[in-house]
Amino acid sequence: MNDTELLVKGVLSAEKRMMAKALSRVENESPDSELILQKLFSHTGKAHRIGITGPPGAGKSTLTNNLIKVITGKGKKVGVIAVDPTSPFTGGALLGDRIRMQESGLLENVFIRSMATRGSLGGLCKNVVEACDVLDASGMDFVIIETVGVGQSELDIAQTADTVVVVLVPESGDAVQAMKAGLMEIADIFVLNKSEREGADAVAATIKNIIHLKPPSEDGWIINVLKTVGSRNEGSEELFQEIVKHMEHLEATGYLQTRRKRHLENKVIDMVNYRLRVNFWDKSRKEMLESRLDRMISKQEDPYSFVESITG
Ligand SMILES: Nc1nc2c(ncn2[C@@H]2O[C@H](COP(=O)(O)OP(=O)(O)O)[C@@H](O)[C@H]2O)c(=O)[nH]1
Ligand SMILES: [Mg+2]
Repeated sequence: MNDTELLVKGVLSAEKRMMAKALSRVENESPDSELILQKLFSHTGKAHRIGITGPPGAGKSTLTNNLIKVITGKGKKVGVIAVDPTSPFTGGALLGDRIRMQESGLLENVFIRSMATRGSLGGLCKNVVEACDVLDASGMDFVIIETVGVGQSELDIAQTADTVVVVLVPESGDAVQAMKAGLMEIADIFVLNKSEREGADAVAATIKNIIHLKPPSEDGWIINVLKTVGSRNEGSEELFQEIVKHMEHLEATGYLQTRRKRHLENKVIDMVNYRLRVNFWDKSRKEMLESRLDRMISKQEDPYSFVESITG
């Protein structure tokens, strides 16, 4: 058995060391990563993928930890991909999450992995989705993906999650911000965390009002607003039950298939875009572009003719 086959076998039998290795290959876009994913593909689709997103500090990691406890308490296996934002100042991933998550990482039926968003070609989405595929293939019952809801990443999460949980806090303007950031569009469940704080009921009511203004979702799911106090582990079981209820709804209505088909479509398009970009912008083409920019700036040449000549 060669190295790749051993890795695949290791992942399929849920050997944590092998899973970690496979995830590194995927994250680093190693030469054999596509072959690994190709061999794992037929084993994916069994895990319930839960996306958890929301503003920084809302309590996503805390709730993730709580969910891990609930899930493992039921004897089920859970994998977590925590996508840390890369600090623009240090380029390093935030450490807090890793440390807190490691506490749970010691648990038997849990596998936790932090990934940095590095904004490589193909973006965050491709690697994160692939990482979920690895955990899924390893036989996890649930895969939780935690992303920070700023910028584009929270929308990417909707490209692989079966259930998207949007976490907000009672701070003023949070619900409005969420609406602006497009979180309203992707939420299947809203969580108002830190709901021990003043004004929680009013914010929950605001979110409910906003939900009512939306056209009803085509699959007939009613979006709920749950109140939690993550730091006291309150509302975690209810959140888990709501997540399960959403999955059962998707299954019963046939929309799970619809959703996953759309995810697959996006994934294939991403893969093609990625390949085209990586293969297209090789050194010589980059140099060619660079060498022509001055001519374009001075209007001796137009970009349209250049694009035509380079792609035609
Ligand atoms: N007061 C209060 N603090 C909380 C609650 N849930 C989490 N926290 C705290 O909020 C901070 C940010 O939580 P974290 O889970 O790291 O947020 P994330 O950035 O969304 O992952 C931590 O100090 C938590 O202990 C809560 O329900 N109430
Ligand atoms: Mg976090």
